[in-house]
Amino acid sequence: MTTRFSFALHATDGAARTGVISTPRGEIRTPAFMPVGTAATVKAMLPESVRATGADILLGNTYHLMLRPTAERIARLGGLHRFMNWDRPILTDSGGFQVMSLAELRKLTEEGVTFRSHIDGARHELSPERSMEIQRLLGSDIVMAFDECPALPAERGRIEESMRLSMRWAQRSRDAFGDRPGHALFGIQQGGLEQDLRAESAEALRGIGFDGYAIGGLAVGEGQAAMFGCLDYAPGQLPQDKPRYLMGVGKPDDIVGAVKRGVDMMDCVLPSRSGRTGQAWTRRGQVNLKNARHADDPRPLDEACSCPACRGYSRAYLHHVFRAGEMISGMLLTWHNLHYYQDLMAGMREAIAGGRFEAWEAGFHAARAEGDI
Ligand code: PRF
Ligand code: ZN
Repeated sequence: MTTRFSFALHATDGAARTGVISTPRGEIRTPAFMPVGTAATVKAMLPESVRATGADILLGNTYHLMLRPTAERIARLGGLHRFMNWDRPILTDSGGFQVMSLAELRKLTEEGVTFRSHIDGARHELSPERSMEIQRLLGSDIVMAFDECPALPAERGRIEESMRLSMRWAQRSRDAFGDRPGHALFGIQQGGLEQDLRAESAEALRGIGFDGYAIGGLAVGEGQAAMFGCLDYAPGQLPQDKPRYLMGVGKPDDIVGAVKRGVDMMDCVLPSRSGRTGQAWTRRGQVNLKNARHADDPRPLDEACSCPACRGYSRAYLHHVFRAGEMISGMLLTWHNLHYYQDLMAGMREAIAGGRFEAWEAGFHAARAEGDI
C-alpha cells in the first residue's frame, strides 16, 4: 500500500490548528517547524541529531543545490534523502527567492530568471519548468511553486505586477509538476501587505489547485506588527483543508503569533544560524553565550531543557568553547536551539489539542518577560 500525500486536521482552537500531514516518508505533526538544510546539511548537526530534536521534516534549497553539487549529480547518487542520509520528508524551496537575495547580475523576464552564481560567477537560468525538474531530480517530497518575492516596502504597482507574474508561474509550475503520487506541490501566495492583492492571489492559487498553500512575501522588512496584520486575514483566504506554510519565519514570538493566526508550517535559519554565533533561544528569551557574565556560571543554559547542551554542560563551558572558537560550540548551541524550537511546537500542538492555546500563550510571554535566569 502506498501512502499518498494527505493532511488531517485534528483540532482547532480559535484560528490555531493542529493536525498531521502524511507522506510516504513519514508523518509531519503540525504546527511544524522545519530546520533549514540549505546545502544538504543542517549545519553542525548529524541528521540523527536533527531527528532527536523532534524534527519531522527538513527544508532544502533548489538554488544552492543546483549550483553545487548540481541536481543531476544528486539524482545520480540516489536523490537528496540518500545523499544527506535523511530518510524523512524534505521540502524544497523553488529558487526564485534565493536568486533575488544571493545571486549576482539577475535578470527577470516572463520566462524566468537568469543570474550569475554567488559561488563562481557562472551563468544559470531558472524558470518554473526548470525549478520543477530540479526539485524532481532532488526527490523532494514537498515541492514549492516558482515565484518572485519583492522586498518590502515596495510600491503597490510593483507588488501587483510581481504577484500576477508569480500566479502565471504558479500555473506553469502546476503544469510542469504533473501528477506525482506521494509528492506534493505547494502554491505560494504573494501580494505584500495589500489585502485585496492577497485575496486575488489566493483565488488564483485555489483555481489552479495545490496540495498545500504557502504565504510568501512576508518577513521581508515589514516588521512583526505589519506581518501579524497580514496574518490576521491571509490564512483565512487559503483553503481550510490544506496545510498553510509561512515561509522564512521566524523568531519564537513570530512563530507563536503565526500559529495563533492559523499557520501550520514554518522554516527559518535562525535557530541554526544563531547557534553558530553564540546565540541561544530559551523559554526566557535570547541568551548571548559570548557575554562575560557566563564565564564562571556552573548552571546549565536552561535547567528545564533536556537537550545534550543543557544536560551535560555549564554556561561557563558554552562560553569558553565559543570564545575559543571550538567547533563544539556551534554543535551544542544549534542542538539546543533546534530542540527549543521543537519543544515550542510540541507545546503549541498539545495546547491546541487541549483547547488551551490562550493560556499556553500567556505562559510563553510571561516566561520571556521574566528574562534570562
Ligand atoms: N517565496 C519563496 N521562498 C521564500 C519566500 C517567498 O516569498 C520567503 C519570504 N519570507 C522566504 N522564503 N519561494
Ligand atoms: Zn537545551
